[in-house]
Amino acid sequence: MKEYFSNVSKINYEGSDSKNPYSFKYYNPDEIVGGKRMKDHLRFSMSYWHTLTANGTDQFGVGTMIRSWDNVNDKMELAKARMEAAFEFMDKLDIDYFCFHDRDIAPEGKDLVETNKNLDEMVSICKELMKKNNKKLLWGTANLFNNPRFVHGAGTTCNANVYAYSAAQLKKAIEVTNELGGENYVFWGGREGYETLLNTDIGFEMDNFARILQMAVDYAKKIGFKGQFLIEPKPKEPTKHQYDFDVATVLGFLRKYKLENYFKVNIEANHATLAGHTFQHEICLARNNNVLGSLDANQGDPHLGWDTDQFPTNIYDATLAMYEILKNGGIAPGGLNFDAKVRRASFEPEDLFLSYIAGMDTFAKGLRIAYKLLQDGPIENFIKERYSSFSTGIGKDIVDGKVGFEELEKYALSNNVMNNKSGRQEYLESIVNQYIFEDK
Ligand code: XUL
Ligand code: CO
Repeated sequence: MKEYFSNVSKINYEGSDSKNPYSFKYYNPDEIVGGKRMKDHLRFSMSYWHTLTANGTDQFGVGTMIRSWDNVNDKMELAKARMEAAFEFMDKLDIDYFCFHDRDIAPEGKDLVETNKNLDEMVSICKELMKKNNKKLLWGTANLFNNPRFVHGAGTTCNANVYAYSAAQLKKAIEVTNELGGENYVFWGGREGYETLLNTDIGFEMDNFARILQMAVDYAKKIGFKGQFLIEPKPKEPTKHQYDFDVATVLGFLRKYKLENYFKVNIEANHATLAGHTFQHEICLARNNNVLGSLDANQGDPHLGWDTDQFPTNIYDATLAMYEILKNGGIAPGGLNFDAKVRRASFEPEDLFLSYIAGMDTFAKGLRIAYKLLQDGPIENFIKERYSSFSTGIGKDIVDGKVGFEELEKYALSNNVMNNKSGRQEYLESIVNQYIFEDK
């Protein structure tokens, strides 16, 4: 088989003293952390779209990426070249999982019949390569946002014909994900949102959205798809207001439409920050509501207000994300999908490897630090102590449901001492720093 990244050979772990850019400094796949291999904690995944199909286009200029499959003109031949390159890439980086949209792996044809035929052909090639290279599908999804037909949305469109088309495309994408043994299926609401309320019936659109999700649940049952359904929140972009704004909004939606038993969330760092939250906040909220499904690992730029999808290199955020994952008992059957793209100026094929290495090393290091933090327990102990007034006396009575307003009023009238203690935020932040700085 042709080699697509001939300038880069297999990336190995060389440790933090290595100066070789094409080596892992912290990601040591078989290293045991808390009884589990690093690779099983992290379950890294390659995003097909950013890695194989993105070409660096932005609003002001055409693509810049140099890729060895650039000269392939026939659409299906190009799709095959990219597919082979994808498996070479995963193999060289020792990444076990990947994620794709239906339209990433196969081109659209003149109609849905031809489009599905193209997809089937690529899926059978993909299946072979997965078997040969021992790679797994973390999740599949449908691209219901790129084609102009989705101008008003897909599951929330005002056009019933487009709604029907979207359902057909979703059905096929779930079948294909099932065929490839996908462990999850993601619904990111591409254009499910609105630009202006002057032309939008929010209530009707959300009812319709729930209807299409219910159809997906019913169909998955029918074909025996065992993967986890995930909704990926995002507050804005492409629409001004996306319906799946953040984890809290998605939770409210799922509960309203009685879908909460079938969906969890796929949380993306850059979407969290666009919603005015931290990545940790979103993961923590999902964990506390038993809906933490999977993560799209990336980061935004604090100086830009859009979804920059940068590779995650911020050790502080990665540590706190891993802290939440460890507290969750792991992320499986989800994983850490690098929904991240190289900058437009990082156009050489080598940059793809250097970016994944940076992201993987950051999360590996974050895992190690988070594990030690949890083991030693300075944060956990502090939090436990902070709420200790609820372990005895009146606090315990409150938690046990033994008291109501009258009893609490009686207690408050005779106990005027509040005894508040410092929250010690700066001290706690310095502890996190200490663990980050000292981890060897
Ligand atoms: C878009 C985004 C998507 C989803 C999958 O912001 O994150 O790539 O992850 O559709
Ligand atoms: Co994403």
